Amino acid sequence: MLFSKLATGVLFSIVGAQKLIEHDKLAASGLRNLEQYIKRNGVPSPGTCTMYNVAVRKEWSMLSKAERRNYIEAIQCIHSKPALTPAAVASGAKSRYDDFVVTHVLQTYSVHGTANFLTWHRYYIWAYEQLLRDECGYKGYLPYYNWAWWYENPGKSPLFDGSDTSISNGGTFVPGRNSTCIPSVEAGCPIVLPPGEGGGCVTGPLANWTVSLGPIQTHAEGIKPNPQADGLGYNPRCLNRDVSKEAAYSSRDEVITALIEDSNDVLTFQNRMQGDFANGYLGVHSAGHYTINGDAGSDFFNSPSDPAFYFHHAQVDRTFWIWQNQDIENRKDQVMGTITFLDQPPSRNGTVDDVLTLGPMFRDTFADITIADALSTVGGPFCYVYE
Ligand SMILES: *[C@@H]1O[C@H](CO)[C@@H](O)[C@H](O)[C@H]1NC(C)=O
Ligand SMILES: *[C@@H]1O[C@H](CO)[C@@H](O)[C@H](O)[C@H]1NC(C)=O
Ligand SMILES: *[C@@H]1O[C@H](CO)[C@@H](O)[C@H](O)[C@H]1NC(C)=O
Ligand SMILES: [Cu+2]
Repeated sequence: MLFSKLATGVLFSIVGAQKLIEHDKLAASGLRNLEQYIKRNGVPSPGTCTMYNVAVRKEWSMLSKAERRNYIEAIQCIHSKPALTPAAVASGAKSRYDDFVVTHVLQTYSVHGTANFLTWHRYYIWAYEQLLRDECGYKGYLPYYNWAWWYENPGKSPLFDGSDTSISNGGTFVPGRNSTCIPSVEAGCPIVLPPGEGGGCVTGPLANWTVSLGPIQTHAEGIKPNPQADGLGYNPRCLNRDVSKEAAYSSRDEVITALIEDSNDVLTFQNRMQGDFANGYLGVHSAGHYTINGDAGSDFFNSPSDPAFYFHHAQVDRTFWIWQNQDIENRKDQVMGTITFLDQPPSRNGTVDDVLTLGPMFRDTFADITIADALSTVGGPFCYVYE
């Protein structure tokens, strides 16, 4: 009913704005599968999520200009509210926005290259969406950035075009910069990215945005170091980007579609998504980060300091959702991988009972949940689908 209406809407709107591309067709057929699954089995969270109140997350370009301005105001609001992080944990955290960054930094090695990578980030960006709505008057849902729609020229996308309905541009161009090495454990520099189109501070609505934390493991050169060794001291500076077409090329439609269609289990899916650098394969997750690039965007720990993070990770979550919806019966409970980054040091396998936490700064607002709670976007605390 509502769900299939949504699916049809997706097809029409994509045909209207863009050419119909393959992974979006998989999104639409996956949504129909989800509807059928719910018809047979009910919604996993019947008390809180129904077909009538389900949120629909949309591509940024599909929001009206008023909706985009409402979102930009909400992120500026969350960025102007005082932090709850105690100074003893991160003296550089100045805003409620920074609370999120600290949460990511402190858990970096336990939520990447691990069994909980997809579900932890699902919970993390959902919590951000809730705070924008609950504390900052945002009326919509978390928008995503569809890598494939804009890969030919991400700097001209409605998200990064620098207009008053964008989240600023891809950085002011700085000439004469070096290429970036994407290292792998085995070989030196299997992937080398040439400098992108920016390299300096952004212009547009976030021109005055202050990044407080990091850098910790940035690929950008010339960023002033953090006063603390852990990167959690106060280091106010502009939002810097270096939007990269070369990185974006690794997240075009055929790459996403192959990832979804050729991954028969979640281990294959999550590993491929996070890249196989030694073999020159960036993976759509890394490609999206290096498309944004720059100081925060390329920083493994500090990447959420750039609000573009949440658009990228919503598309990561959408890709996971599309993959799950291709075969819900077999994929709805799949958790694979271990609990340490790339299994170093070797550790046990993750399970559906493992806890996902947003840390002490959010414990009052968002209770710890388990991976089982986060395996469905219409189960646990969640109630959303993607267009
Ligand atoms: C480029 O790399 C070289 C060698 O690592 C370094 O000496 C130089 O400062 C870099 N150039 C810029 C613009 O950062
Ligand atoms: C940034 O701050 C300057 C100085 O206060 C102000 O003139 C300008 O309008 C601000 N720009 C934005 C995009 O907020
Ligand atoms: C962990 O899971 C893998 C499959 O993903 C399996 O082959 C392996 O035996 C498991 N390890 C342990 C210690 O259970
Ligand atoms: Cu992350």
